[in-house]
Amino acid sequence: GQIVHLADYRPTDFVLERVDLTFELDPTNTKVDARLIFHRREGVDASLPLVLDGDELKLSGLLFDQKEVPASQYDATPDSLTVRDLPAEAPFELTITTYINPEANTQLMGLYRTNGVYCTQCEAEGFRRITYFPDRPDVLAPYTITIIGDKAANPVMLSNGNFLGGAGYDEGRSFAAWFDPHPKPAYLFALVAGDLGVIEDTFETMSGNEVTLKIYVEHGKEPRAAYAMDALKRSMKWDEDHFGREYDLNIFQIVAVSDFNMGAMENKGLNVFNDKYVLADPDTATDQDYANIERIIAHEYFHNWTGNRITCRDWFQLCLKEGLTVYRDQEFSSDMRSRAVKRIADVRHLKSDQFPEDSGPLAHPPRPDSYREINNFYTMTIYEKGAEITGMVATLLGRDDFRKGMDLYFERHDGQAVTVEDYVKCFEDASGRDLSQFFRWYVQAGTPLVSVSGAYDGVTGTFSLSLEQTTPATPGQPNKEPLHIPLSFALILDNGQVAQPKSVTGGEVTGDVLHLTERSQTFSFSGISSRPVLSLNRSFSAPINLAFDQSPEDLIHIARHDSDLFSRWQALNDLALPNLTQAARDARDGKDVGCDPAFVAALLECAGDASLEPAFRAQALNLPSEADIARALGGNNDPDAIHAGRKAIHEMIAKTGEEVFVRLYDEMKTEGAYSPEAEDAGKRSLRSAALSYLTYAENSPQRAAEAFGAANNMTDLAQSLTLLAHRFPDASETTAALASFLTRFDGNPLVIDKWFSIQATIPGIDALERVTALMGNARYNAGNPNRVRSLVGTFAFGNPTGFNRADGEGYGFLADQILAIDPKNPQLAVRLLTSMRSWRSLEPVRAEQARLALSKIANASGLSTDVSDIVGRMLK
Ligand code: HT7
Ligand code: ZN
Repeated sequence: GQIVHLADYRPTDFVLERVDLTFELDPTNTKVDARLIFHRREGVDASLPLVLDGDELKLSGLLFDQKEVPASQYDATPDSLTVRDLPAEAPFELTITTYINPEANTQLMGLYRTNGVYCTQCEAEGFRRITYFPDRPDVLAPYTITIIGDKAANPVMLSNGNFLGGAGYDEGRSFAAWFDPHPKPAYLFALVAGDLGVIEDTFETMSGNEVTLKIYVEHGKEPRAAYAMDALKRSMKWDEDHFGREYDLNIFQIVAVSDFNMGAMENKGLNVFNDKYVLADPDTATDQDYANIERIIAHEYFHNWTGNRITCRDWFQLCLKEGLTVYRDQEFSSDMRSRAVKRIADVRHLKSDQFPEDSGPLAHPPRPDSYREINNFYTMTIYEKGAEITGMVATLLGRDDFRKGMDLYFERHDGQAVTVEDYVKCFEDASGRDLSQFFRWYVQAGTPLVSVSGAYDGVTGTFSLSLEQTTPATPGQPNKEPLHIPLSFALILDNGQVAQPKSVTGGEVTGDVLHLTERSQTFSFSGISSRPVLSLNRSFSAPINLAFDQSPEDLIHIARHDSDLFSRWQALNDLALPNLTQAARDARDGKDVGCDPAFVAALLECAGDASLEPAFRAQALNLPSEADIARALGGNNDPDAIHAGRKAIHEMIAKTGEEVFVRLYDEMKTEGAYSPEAEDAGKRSLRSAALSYLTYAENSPQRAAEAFGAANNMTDLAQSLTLLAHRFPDASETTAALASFLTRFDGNPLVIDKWFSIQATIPGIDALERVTALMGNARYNAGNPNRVRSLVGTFAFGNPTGFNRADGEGYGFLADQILAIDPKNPQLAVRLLTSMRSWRSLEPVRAEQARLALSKIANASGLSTDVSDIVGRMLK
């Protein structure tokens, strides 16, 4: 893999006008005829050849305007096809024939087979594994697709666009033809064929077009697709109402497959999903599963406009479609559920997964300027930080100008492949605001740190606020420029009211947003009658770290009074963190662990506050994770001490709050039939938080075992099983519950994945042995990404004490897994590898063990570009 640079971008020499593909399906020898019509781009030297991309291909036929091309006129290798002596101006037709083996495709890129179903994944560069092609996102064309296949084995044959027709083809075979009129890049191509069940519905668009909606699943699983269908219809309506975006074909189809490297794929009119994000019913899916399905169905649907109608000029612009589409799915979920609770969950996710990426060896800007392997750039930074940047644009511009900018983007760039600059220009033009400094967010890596100090002068009634921003160095970027940081703020008075300053000096303030643009800046607010408490970065208006030494009293004031619920949660979290870090230090030093009673009281006050929604209270009770504590400690981390300290804090809160928790456990029982809606889900989450604390207070598996026995939905069942397994791994109740869960759900791999994950995350030194044993279980399948992620992935990502055992055995195990998986599925191998990205912040003994394991991977022969790129950067 060579390094690709953004600066080297130039358009193709040839323009692709039309694509006409014919597939003759065969499990091991599928014939692909690609008829491509090109013309030379105006001004391009007539002597230049046409060079097409390939990946592990073998050419078996090449026609120019239906006549065989002499061997002297072309060169074909597995990864390219070069054709010379092509017309200077006139359009011409090339017909390329290749044979491919879907059955042997374990990478799950290109055309592959999963459970007897033919399926494609072409993003980012999978199409070149099907035929030779200008496989880049700025090459757009309409596609006609003909699929010919065994009739009995493939009653369903799907591709992008509208259905043209289908019938018998020859003996035993039938054909289906599809036409997608919307020009698209090859990464959005899809083909699915096989024997699948389907559920069907319709949607009437805002201008009255009726769209057929179909979701295909394995036979027998149709009822479990109903929630996904409902989420799809709500997504379609929401995009009309909130962004004025209407669907543009007469059919929209989703297919659920059981082997998939990511969550789902937004192929035009034919989304392909990991079945985990389609299938749900109360017996087998948790509230979190339902929320994920809703979000991912929406995400892929929203790509129809942000990604498909307007796509990326090149892969450096990936966050243009991904960041924006994540922003849109977050807004959708906020409207469907509780906005504050959704924001808390999103920020937790950002801080636990994107912040470490941005402060470690894999840090990169949301718009990188070079890459070795594009598959390695489907990162938290591209997706989640990308979404935060669009969120900041909305904060800076305000709702109306943000919408105007989006409208302009859709109008100006429909049908184009564009850049992040094009996108930001639309907001500048719509609002009249200069976003040139703001643009640095896209090109500068690292999480900014804003240091804050506030002072109140009672004599003049002035509150002054000094802010200083720095961004730590990241690989390849030693020096950072100051960013334009929008900080939502409130000055909260004693009575909980927000002070309305008479005037502000020192910088721009619009509404409740303060614009930090200099390295250091002091804002003065006059006309403040008494000392206010500053609440800063409300709703997490900017993805930054704050260094702000706020007293527990001030944090408690915010936790009680801020009208921004997110900030109330943040304040409780900020109160918790120093207690947890100190507990980790004390545990490491063998000292008794203590906890500030004022923090415990504030937390319990919130937990018992019936005016707050249950889901919010559950979020508050869910203390910073062991990874959060490790991050706060900043380095030299001992996962065992962090775990022990956090456990001790839980016990103290549980003892003090036992009465509150008993009451909540009782009160939060949901009535009637299970509903995945936010209200009931919120009650279940608060009830399970209470149950969790009660297992600490009572130090007995009894209550969790009873909850397990009484559960009538998967949320309660999985939660009680988790508590039993994690808190009382050796209890007979736990053994019985694990066995009964297995018997009950045997034959449902997605539920057995939960059984794997729960056991893979049991803390302590025995975890590795448990995981190794589970890999020998007949239900485990090392070739299926969902199985691997739920057992090996969850162990590496979600079991800090078990994985980071001091003898390094966890790392050695992971290295062996990565080396075994890499030859078959490099993307899956990389996913496991990134669990070690923060290895340098471990204490020295573990860090050295981690380094040895990483070096073992790095020194192995025949590594994929994917793994070699990541391990190389991790060791640099
Ligand atoms: N745009 C999709 C990305 C994706 C993908 C990328 C690389 C390899 C496999 C993949 N499957 C899906 C998913 C999305 O962001 O919506
Ligand atoms: Zn996406």
